[in-house]
Amino acid sequence: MTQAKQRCLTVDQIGYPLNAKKSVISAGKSGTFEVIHSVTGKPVFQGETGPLQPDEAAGTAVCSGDFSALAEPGSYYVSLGDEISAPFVIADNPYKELHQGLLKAFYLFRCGCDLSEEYAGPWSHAACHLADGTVYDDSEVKLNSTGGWHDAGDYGQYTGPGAKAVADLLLAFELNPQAFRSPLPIPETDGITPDVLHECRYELEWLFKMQDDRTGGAFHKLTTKQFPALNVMPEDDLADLYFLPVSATATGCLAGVMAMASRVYRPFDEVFADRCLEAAKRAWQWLLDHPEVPGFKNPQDIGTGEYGDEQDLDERYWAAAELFRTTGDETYHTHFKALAAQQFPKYELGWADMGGYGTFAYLLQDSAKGDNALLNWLKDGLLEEADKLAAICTADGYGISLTSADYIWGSNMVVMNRAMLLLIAYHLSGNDKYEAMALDHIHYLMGRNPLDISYVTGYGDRPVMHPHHRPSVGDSVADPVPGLVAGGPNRGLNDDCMMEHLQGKAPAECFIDDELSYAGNEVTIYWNSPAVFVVSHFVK
Ligand code: 9MR
Repeated sequence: MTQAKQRCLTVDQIGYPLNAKKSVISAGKSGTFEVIHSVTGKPVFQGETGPLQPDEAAGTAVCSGDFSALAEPGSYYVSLGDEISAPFVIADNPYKELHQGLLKAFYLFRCGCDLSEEYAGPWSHAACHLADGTVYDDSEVKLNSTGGWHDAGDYGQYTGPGAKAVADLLLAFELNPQAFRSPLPIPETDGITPDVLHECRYELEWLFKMQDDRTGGAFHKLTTKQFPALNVMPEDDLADLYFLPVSATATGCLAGVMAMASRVYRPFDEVFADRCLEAAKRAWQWLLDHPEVPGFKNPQDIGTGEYGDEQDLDERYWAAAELFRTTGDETYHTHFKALAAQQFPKYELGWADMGGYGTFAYLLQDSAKGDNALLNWLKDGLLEEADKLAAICTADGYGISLTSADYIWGSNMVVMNRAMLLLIAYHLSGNDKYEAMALDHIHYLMGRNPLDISYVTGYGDRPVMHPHHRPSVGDSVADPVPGLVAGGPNRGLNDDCMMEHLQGKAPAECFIDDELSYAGNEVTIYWNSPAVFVVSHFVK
């Protein structure tokens, strides 16, 4: 557990793009600040902070100091009285390395293959989880289960969350291909297909295995019965694996992500694209054949993540949207229109609420497709959401779109999902206020937050060091596996470690960098993936 003194002056510990808005946020102190050049030690900019304003989420009064006018590349820190900030850079392309690191993390999450030293450095380890899995409700049936990414700090693999992660990465690639030009590298790097597609294919190949060949439905998850101890390396986790029963939410997610993949991979690999489309269509047929399905519940003897979700309309809506966008087939359009008329969140991007992906798929397709009235309605709704978020950003001391109530388990996913929505709103409207606000969300993630911490392992002056992540705990390397996004502050204090150390803290301070804090300091693929999306927008 790290208990460094919090600095009151916080900045993005990576830095700021040359021509972007730049500001330092100060908790409890206002006045004249200086930006100091790290090498010369000389002040290069002087300014006044705004007045201190109470910030409910941070539990203190904060103000900001603008130094946007400083547009000279270099390495700096800020001082105010006897306080100094973390160092940071001002650069033309400051997030390139961070972006590579966030994406490389998926390779480091891989299951079922050796992570060699060549690609994983000191975090290499032997292949894990190689045995066949047993179908939970038909124990005679054993199936190949290898591949894919571990979900999180545990070694479970879950269809819906995996689909969300792939969807974010493919969307990032569709909208910001320029950010994915450099090799990561990973073993498949070939200089032809971008590495992001190689990496997603690793998960997609596993997702095929999650489709029950007998019915086309998707198993909800593949896990052992209970979580292994926190220091168990993946290759030592040898308990039996089970394919847990098919669910409608998992099947909708599988149909959505496979239809999307079919579109994105077609220019690179037609055979693979056809396989994806076939899987998507079979999953869709399962959904049509099962219009009313109860949500997934863990059987009594299973203690791994449940990812329960009673509402499957949003996953069906996403699947219909992607199938329509990819095939142009009016049948899917008809289904999409009928689903769009139903009540469920249409702008959310969480593992439980996948409606936002359906809305994005419909809005981002070629303009000739789609129903004008529906397109306008969905776009107006999206911009309304973006404006609601923008209003929260304006009122928030740290410039992000979370209210106090939003600091929940995985709040950093909320932070990144909302920045994603702002960026899609920017893409569709051209309003650059949304883009600037999305960038503020990166600044928060990378250190400009009430705890002065970078929530990404290995990046920033004071990053998370003790994530609840089995390989980081179980290996003999001092540094955690890099590029992982921690869950973030959680006012629910849902674990004993948080309960013991964080009573009475303000919402945005309900975080402790301790490996035991699974409800705040765990890492997951679907917290990394929206971060890749958001950062990719700002990478040249
Ligand atoms: O990310 C999930 C979070 O939204 C839920 O509140 C929480 C409790 O149900 O579960 C989280 O998911 C965990 C999953 O169940 C198992 N793998 C680790 C996930 C992150 O903590």
